[in-house]
Amino acid sequence: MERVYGVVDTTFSRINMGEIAVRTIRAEDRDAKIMRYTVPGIKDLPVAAKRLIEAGCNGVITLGWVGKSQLDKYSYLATSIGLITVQILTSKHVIDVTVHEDEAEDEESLVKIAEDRARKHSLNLVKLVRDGPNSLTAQAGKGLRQGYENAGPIG
Ligand code: RDL
Ligand code: RDL
Ligand code: RDL
Repeated sequence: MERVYGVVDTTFSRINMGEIAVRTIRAEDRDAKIMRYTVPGIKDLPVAAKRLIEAGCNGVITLGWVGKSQLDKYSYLATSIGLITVQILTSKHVIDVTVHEDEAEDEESLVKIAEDRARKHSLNLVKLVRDGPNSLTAQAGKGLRQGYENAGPIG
């Protein structure tokens, strides 16, 4: 089966995470097709993801940047509900990569978080799309994190 991945990003983001996702998916699944869609901001992500699925994508990764204000956080909550709704309506994975601008004090740390999160979730998307529901089971309960060092298992 030919695999088609969708990458949706925003012009609002201060880091080109879509580029990181495309590069990572391309390296991991060389035969796959990748469709990219760039929108102004996070609230535009859900419909773009749905349109890519309707255009033939087997799974989508969205990459969003949330500003520091309360208003931005409400925008993210709405976005998140929208992205989950798209997944339920289409029965396809929409992997949500979000970087919150207040996650770090300095720009260098934000870049590191964004790169790590975009890369690791791109690999998660490839696994789920290409290898199916058991593809992450070997890592179950391992306290994996994206954007940070893994928390690790307890107990
Ligand atoms: O549909 C046009 C805009 O409304 C849409 O692009 C919004 O997502 C833009 N936007 C906000 O209006 C806002 O208050 C964004 C944020 N905050 C934000 O934190 N991050 C965004 N967009 O990507
Ligand atoms: O689609 C990829 C991720 O967005 C998704 O797996 C999220 O559920 C990951 N996640 C968060 O982004 C977050 O801010 C999780 C938590 N918090 C959390 O507390 N527990 C999780 N995931 O299992
Ligand atoms: O405990 C520190 C972090 O794990 C916690 O703040 C998470 O909520 C950070 N986080 C996000 O804010 C987010 O939007 C994470 C993700 N997405 C994610 O996809 N994976 C994470 N953390 O591990």
